[in-house]
Amino acid sequence: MYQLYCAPNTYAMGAHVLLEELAVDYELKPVDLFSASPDPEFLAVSPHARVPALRHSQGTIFESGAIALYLTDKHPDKGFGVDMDHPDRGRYLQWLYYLSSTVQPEVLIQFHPENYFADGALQLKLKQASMGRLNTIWEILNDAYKNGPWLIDNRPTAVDYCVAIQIGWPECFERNVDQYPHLARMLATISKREAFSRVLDWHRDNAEM
Ligand SMILES: N[C@@H](CCC(=O)N[C@@H](CS)C(=O)NCC(=O)O)C(=O)O
Repeated sequence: MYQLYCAPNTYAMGAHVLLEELAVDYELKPVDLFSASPDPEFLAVSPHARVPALRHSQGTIFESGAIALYLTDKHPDKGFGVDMDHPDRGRYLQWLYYLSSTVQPEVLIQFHPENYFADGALQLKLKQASMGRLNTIWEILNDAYKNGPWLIDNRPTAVDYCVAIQIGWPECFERNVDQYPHLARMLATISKREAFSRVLDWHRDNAEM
């Protein structure tokens, strides 16, 4: 049984939807991200008090990319990962790491510029500069999806879910996702999957948590 530390409408959605797609036993452990004194049990698993974090039978993991890779490697029979000797294993890793190291920092600035500056005018400047970098990022990702809807083979993999939750947040775009037709196509396709919409429903229904 897995335990997923999560909060509504956060990066935890990627791990959450993967657990649903893999159809494995799991329990959600909702946490209060705004608590001044996070639960010590949560801190022991996620030292920055961030979600997602996962407890599994042999230990714990934080970082959504690592969780996605761990889960899909652990359950290869479910077909949401990319095997070690698949020609696209490298591309799979490349885009998973790209999401964590290049995309996420800019997305987080759009939501939390106060992590960098207390001054409102500086926050605005930071968000604008970061949006410029996001525009380039979305162009690059859009191009990566041109043979889509999926990034790898003709099937959804963990990397698609990790992309989908971010492009589902309107705050990530100067206008909206439709500026990037291949990304919009992937989001529309993945949104038809039952597991994806079940997880979206949970996050919507628990938004005030
Ligand atoms: N690189 C991390 C980022 C996780 C992250 O920043 N999660 C946000 C929610 S979307 C969070 O927990 N924020 C709380 C905080 O930073 O205190 C990952 O992919 O897991």
